[in-house]
Amino acid sequence: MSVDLAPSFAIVGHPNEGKSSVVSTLAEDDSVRITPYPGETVSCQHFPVLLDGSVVLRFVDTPGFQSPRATLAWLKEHEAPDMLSAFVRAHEHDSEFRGECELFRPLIEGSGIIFVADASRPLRPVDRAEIEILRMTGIPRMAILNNKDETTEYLKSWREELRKYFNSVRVFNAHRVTYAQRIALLESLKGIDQEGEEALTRVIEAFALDWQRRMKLSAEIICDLIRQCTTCRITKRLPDGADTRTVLSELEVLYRQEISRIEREAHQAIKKLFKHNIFDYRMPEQSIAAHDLFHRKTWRVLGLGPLQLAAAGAAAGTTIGLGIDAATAGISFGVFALGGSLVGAGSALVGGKRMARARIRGPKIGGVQLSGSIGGMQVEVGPNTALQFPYVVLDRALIFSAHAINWAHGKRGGKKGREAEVSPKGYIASLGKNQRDVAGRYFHALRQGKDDLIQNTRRAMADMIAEVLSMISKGELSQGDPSDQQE
Ligand SMILES: Nc1nc2c(ncn2[C@@H]2O[C@H](COP(=O)(O)OP(=O)(O)O)[C@@H](O)[C@H]2O)c(=O)[nH]1
Ligand SMILES: [Mg+2]
Repeated sequence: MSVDLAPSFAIVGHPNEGKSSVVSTLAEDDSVRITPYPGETVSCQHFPVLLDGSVVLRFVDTPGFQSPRATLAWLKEHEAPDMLSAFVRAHEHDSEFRGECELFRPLIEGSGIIFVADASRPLRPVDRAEIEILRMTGIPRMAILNNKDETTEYLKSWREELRKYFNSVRVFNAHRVTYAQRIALLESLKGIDQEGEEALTRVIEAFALDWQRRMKLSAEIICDLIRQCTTCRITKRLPDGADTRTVLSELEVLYRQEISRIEREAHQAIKKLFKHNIFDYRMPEQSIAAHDLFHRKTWRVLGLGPLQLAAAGAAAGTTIGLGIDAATAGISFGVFALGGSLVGAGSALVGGKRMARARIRGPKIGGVQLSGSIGGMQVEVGPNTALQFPYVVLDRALIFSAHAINWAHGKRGGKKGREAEVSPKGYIASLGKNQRDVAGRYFHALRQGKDDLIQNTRRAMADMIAEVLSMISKGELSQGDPSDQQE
């Protein structure tokens, strides 16, 4: 173990098998250099894992073996307790053994061994040489089979062979691994090394607490996001002689931008909590379910223009009288657009009071009365009072969070700005009735705008979201499979 008593593990193996990807994922550090070209890493890189500012665990990424067979031959001739140091002294300036010299340094300093091999190809003689070297060191060691292309054909023979030489063998896909699998891997690291067991137990406990903390903070962020979205409004004084229609459509654009900004900021905050820097994932702006109740296209099909849309939209929340059940039943919230359609749904033009009342009474009035230019009038877009709106915001936040939670840090090369792949049903469809009721009460409180009611319902809402995120992180909840266990 290293000086500060934090357990340390060196990640060794053949170049290009996924060592750096494993380190990146285990350390939740997406700054680890990962390249498709073997042999680019020439020196060790240290990746401390910090919790509350102190190092609790260290991973050392190594360049990998370079000349394993020659190295093995040398070690066999010089077998002794300090053979690794002797090897480094003898080969320090020999470029043929640069990889081995680098790789042995952390082992000499007390790191445990994590051997990474790509099990999607058969075991070769060169692998056997590497395995034999590691066995000879006598250092506690675990083998990770990183199935790069997910072929399982060779997995069994790899496993059987490695079992003979390693204290523990685990399959771990650096690109797909979840939080639960990461913890399981740490658990088995505990088993390979009695000395580090206690420290690792503390690390795992601290990780579990930290993970819960992230779920809770994400839940708070999502509660705030929904509050901000459902109360967002953009107001502008209508200048003399201005065309209301033009001003309104400008405001609609601003409103939509504002909602997007609020959403983006919340999602970024969640992304940061899960330590993602290069992860770039965007929710689709537009709905693919073109016939959702408030979708702009639907309105267009009905022959309604933006003004009628605003007026009807403002009325919709109150007069159409969708119940919570109707709002949640089978509607594809996850793919609901946050933009256009829903803006329309909640837009309200508030003029002089007389105007506002007159307009809101019936959709017909919209186009007619507001077409003239009226001095001193206020134009306002929002808040969006559609019952579905907060569900949409919640669902999009859950879909985004699920990706931030389950995206392995070692995974690279995704296209920039990937759009979310969302199932037609988001997570809302998978929630139980109790969970939906909790959400419904919070949303109702937000609509009422009463602070005490909001306070009273928010706690349960945040707890519910944290629980849902936790289920997502354990793979117990996925998009669109109704669980309804709580009913
Ligand atoms: N598809 C897939 N590719 C992987 C996986 N692990 C590593 N790779 C890719 O394999 C290449 C080498 O990975 P890297 O971690 O740099 O290997 P290293 O040389 O052993 O450190 C990179 O292009 C990785 O993106 C995996 O689990 N799945
Ligand atoms: Mg590497």
